[in-house]
Amino acid sequence: MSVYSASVTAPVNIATLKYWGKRDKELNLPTNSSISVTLSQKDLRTLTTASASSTFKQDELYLNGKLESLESARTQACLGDLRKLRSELESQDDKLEKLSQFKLRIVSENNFPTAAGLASSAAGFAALVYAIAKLYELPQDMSELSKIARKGSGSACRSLFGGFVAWEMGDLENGQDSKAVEVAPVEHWPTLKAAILVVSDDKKDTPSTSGMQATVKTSDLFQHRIKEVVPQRFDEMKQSILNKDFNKFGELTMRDSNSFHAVCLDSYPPIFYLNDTSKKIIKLIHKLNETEGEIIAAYTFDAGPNAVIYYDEANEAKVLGLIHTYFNQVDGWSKADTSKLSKLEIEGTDPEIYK
Ligand code: 2P0
Repeated sequence: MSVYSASVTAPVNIATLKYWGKRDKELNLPTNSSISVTLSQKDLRTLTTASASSTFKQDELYLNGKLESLESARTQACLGDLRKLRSELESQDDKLEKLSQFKLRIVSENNFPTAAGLASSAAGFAALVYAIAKLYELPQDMSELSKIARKGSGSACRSLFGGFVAWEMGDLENGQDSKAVEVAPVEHWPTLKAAILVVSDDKKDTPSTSGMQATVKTSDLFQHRIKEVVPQRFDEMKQSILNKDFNKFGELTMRDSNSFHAVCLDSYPPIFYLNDTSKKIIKLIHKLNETEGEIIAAYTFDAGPNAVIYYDEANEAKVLGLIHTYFNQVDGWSKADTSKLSKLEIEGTDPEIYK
């Protein structure tokens, strides 16, 4: 009996304009649009193989060698959508194998620690959806597939593109058009670099999903963020990317990270993701930019204390040199493994390289 399979890789993305808040929990529709940068797959990626066979007894997922449940509503939503698209193809061409009726075996592996708080769910769901779409030979483009990946994990929809990516929140009425689109490919701004500073690899304090639900429900500041701040910032950030204007891009990135952590703090009870080392990184980057007289480095923090620093290649020695020197002398940092301080290129990624 034949086993059909397809393998893909998908990258990690780091938001520079943050997604925080759902207007529909089942469909994973966001309360605001967001923008991200896709990181190089040389450093961080998920490799996923999807197989189907009439001999498989049940759907199975192996994540980093461990059998995991496929029962979550989110995973089921993705599998259901993909099977439906495949069965539509099968009904148009009866020579096609009825893969939509076979059970699936999905084997997925990250080349980075899942616990490091580095958006593993984004790469994971993007790879899962794309691997099955390849296995099923679906004709849908990446934006269409991103609508399916979004149901797995919101930020996953942005990992289907390389370079600079926007997740459009979509129509407020039904949200069917909430999808990821490319803002610019990586070749547009090849000198932009990112470094990840792993402050702690502890599991995060408040999971993103429950954290954002709490913020939507309890924060007054959040209403201001989604109605006034983000819509304008979305256009400005896109423009700063298109203009390769680091000064503007860096300022907007830092302001949005701060705005996101402010609405976390304004939630009741408050949610804290930054720790003392994170705050020292923030101060250091502002001090550096002040000394330089312009913004040459920008930080951003997700739902955890780890920093991602953006900078232009021309300033690499200055930015990374300063961080190394300073943090070798700071309490708290010595506990962090400085060998994890990694320099990552931002690059466009073709998730099909393992095809
Ligand atoms: C982002 N984060 O835009 C924001 C910034 C964390 C802070 O997307 O519930 O794992 O699966 O849709 O995508 C993390 O949330 O949440 C996230 P779900 P997700 O990257």
